Amino acid sequence: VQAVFRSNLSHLLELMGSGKESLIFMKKRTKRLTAQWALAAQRLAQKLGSVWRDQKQILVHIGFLTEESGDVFSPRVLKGGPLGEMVQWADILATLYVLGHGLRITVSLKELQSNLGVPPGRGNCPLTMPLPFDLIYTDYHGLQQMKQHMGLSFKKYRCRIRVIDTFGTEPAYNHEEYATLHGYRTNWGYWNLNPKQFMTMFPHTPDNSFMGFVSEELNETEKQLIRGGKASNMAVVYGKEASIWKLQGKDKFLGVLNKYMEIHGTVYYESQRPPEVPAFVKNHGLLPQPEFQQLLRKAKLFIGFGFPYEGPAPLEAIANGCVFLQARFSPPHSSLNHEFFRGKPTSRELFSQHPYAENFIGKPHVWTVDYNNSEEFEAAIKAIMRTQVDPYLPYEYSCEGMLERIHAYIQHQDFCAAPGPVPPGARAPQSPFVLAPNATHLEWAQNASSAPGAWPPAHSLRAWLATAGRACTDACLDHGLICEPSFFPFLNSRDAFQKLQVPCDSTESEMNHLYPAFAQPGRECFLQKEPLLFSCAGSSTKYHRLCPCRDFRKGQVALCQDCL
Ligand code: U2F
Repeated sequence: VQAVFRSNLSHLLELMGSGKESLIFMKKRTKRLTAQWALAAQRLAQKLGSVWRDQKQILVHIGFLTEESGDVFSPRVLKGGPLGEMVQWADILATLYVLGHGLRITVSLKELQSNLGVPPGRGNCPLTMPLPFDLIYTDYHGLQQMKQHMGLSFKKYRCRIRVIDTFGTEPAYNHEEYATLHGYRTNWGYWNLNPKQFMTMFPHTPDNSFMGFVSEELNETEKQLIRGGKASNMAVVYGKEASIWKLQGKDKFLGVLNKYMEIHGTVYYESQRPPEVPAFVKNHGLLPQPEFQQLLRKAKLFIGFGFPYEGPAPLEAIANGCVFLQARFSPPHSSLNHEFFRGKPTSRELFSQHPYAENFIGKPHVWTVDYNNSEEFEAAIKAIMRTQVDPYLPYEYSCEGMLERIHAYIQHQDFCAAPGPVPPGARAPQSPFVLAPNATHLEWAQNASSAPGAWPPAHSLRAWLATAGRACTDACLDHGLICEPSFFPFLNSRDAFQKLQVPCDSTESEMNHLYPAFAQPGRECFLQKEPLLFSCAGSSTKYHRLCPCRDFRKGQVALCQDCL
């Protein structure tokens, strides 16, 4: 069946159910964004033309909202608790619905069981039931519940599951045996899924798929209005919980800021002003989302104190014409040194509160400075007050961008298919590459067949040998490209090393998330033995990694030029 775009979301709102504060928040958001989704659907339909889109049957099981997993989020919706996850789930539901797929939504174990056809009480059902869904979107909590209640079906159908995973899961943490042997074992990882089945909130690492969310887009009239209505000396502090104000050293930089700007906050409070918030700050209390947007429209500056990490609000601020000012982290924060990230299945290092804002947006919209250096901080404030900045929203965070990306995933990503055309390992056939004319990297040979069915299409591959100590994520960025883990199997051969003229004295095949790689001392080449461990992330000064890169569409890093 062909999927047909939908623009009326009232049936979706019914599907979303009711009761919980979290669902109420999500439904309000979806309702408010209806017109934006409809317009985006129209534009995407035009862009895609007559391309066939399969209609899928999709189950969305939001594990963290189930009572069975504790549902700690719902009671905090009106109290300054995290809303980022709810923003994202609301947008995922809207995306799947607008794209025209068949949708079921569950937020309790009972509903999950009845949708899966598992008789209640038959906990660990030994039978494999036919699964009435082509795709299941869930989170780590939901994954655990499915494992417990789907019996053998879980194993059979796990390739249809997509896990919404805010901060991402790196391959080294995902592979159970490897994680256990090498100290990457955490509370969350070790599911042995294809790492691309994990879908993140920001494009943290290309090892996972980038799901994202949306921010409201302004039309020309609204942009005009904002330009006229900005108060050049108004700052809003990022954070809804009083605890962010406990930051050490805050008084110094806040004092500087207060010399130039009127400082506003949206910190939740019960009856009295939270004692952590200084008296010179105008606190509005936690605002409903539309009112928060209005506040951002008037403000010149949105300032982060270092927490929360990687949330939606800075994108909303920038989309509403604010400058986002944030602290540089030195040393970087990660699961090795910060409580918040401890136990999360990633070693990714954050060099600021919002790396996406820093690296994908940057100046004039985003300023990342050392807050301990008063001169640097003060100079930034002065410069920001002098610059005129227009509202900006990266395409991938617009409704159209999200629809486009998820459309491409649904139509092309298939983790149930047999492994790719070139088997990994030393005995892989001749790789279909040639050395590029400037002899720095490999390219897909023009006369090689284009690996039918491969997505992204293999001809967009370019491969480099990275310098020692460089991760493939960074090595590809150095060339203006993005690392593409699904291309690793093409590279994982002696032939690839040979064509790149790497002087291998010996070649070994082992399990290591940094392979394929070359070790200078000993002139040893290493191939990857375990396809699940192919990883863009990770580095060691011992190795020059062999890195598969590809191009990407402007404003849509998840998709290569020919990926649509
Ligand atoms: C992030 O969660 P947060 O909820 O802390 O993320 P925010 O960036 O604060 O934004 C969430 C939404 O809250 C809204 C705002 C954003 O869409 O419009 N909001 C509001 O409705 N009223 C207000 O007064 C202020 C903001 C992240 F998303 C999570 O994944 C992390 O778990 C969490 C911790 O790092 O940070």
